[in-house]
Amino acid sequence: MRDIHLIPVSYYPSENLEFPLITAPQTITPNELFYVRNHFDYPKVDVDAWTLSIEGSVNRPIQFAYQHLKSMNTVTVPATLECAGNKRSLFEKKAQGNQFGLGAISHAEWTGVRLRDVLEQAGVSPNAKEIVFEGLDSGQRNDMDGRVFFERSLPLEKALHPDTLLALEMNGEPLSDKHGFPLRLVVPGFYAVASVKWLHRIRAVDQPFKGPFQSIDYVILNKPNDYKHAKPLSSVLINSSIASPTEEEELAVGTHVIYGYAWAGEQSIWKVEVSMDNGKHWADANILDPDVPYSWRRWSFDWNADKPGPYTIMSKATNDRGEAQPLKAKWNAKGYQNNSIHAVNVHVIDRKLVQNVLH
Ligand SMILES: Nc1nc2c(c(=O)[nH]1)N[C@H]1C(S)=C(S)[C@@H](COP(=O)(O)O)O[C@H]1N2
Ligand SMILES: [Mo]
Repeated sequence: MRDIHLIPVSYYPSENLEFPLITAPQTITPNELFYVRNHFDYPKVDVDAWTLSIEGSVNRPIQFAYQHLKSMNTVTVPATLECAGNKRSLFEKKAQGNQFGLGAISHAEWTGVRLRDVLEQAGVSPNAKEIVFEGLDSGQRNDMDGRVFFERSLPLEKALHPDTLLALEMNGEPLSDKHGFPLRLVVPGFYAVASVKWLHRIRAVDQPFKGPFQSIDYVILNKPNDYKHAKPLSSVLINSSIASPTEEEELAVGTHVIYGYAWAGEQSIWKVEVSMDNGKHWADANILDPDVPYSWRRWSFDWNADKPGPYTIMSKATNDRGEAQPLKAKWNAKGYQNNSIHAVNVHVIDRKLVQNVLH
């Protein structure tokens, strides 16, 4: 048996762990290999004292106990979660923040109550513009005084979408502490920052929410500190990654299976192409997984590497609107949504030739 573990990116106070993409175990990421992304230390949660409260611009503020939510109608939605900082380390010009490689992404089946059902019980007022979600985790930020909670907002339309869930379970098991027990929001198709963990308060607001994780972080800044022109992140961009081979790997002359993942946020994957010659020629990869909304798809390509030498292998996905990954994603100060065509440099070695020289 091989040993498979999460890959640490930062340790304290906030633990951040990547999914080992190279192991490509299956479409669904096993819970113990699902990437972990935190901004603060883990909160302490007492589920018996915990409630979910719905407040703000609503007609009937309400609180739900854990057992109450569990007794409501549930649905299961598969969704790939990708951190907006996934592949930050692949930008040529470096950007500040955790230097995530390929593994700030994973896929699970989420079971929970539709957010819409809970909001309907509270009766969102017609003036409400956004819904704000607060996690139980808090801590200090370098750019602010005092204690800050992890809070994010959603436009009303996405909040009321039938696939937006208050998730109680992940792959058929109650949420683990690291992934937000007892309750997390899951916003399929949006960058995973929207999917607030350890959720305990929801409030409807009449003005655009300006919390730091909404207006300082998780915005596209074309110039550092240009917050006037900041654009918030929403839907995940068309993207793909080569899980194997890896950068600077040596491969023997012969046939190799190139494999990886492609995903398209709220859209669907139309095709995945690969190139073995730095983008001069492209061929269709085989897509291994069916087309399921919000779900990544594994792909593979059998490469007959018959000539020794250096090669640049690339993968490029295109969505059902015809939008393809760009050769170079636009650099931005916070290093988000890197969806550049993935390029991996490898060396094909004639092992026989090497042995002939030696013996
Ligand atoms: N309460 C809370 N929710 C959170 C975060 C957090 O730090 N605190 N991080 C967000 C970010 S940036 C990501 S990418 C996902 C990661 O979810 P995971 O740890 O279950 O993979 O959770 C989101 N929800
Ligand atoms: Mo993230």
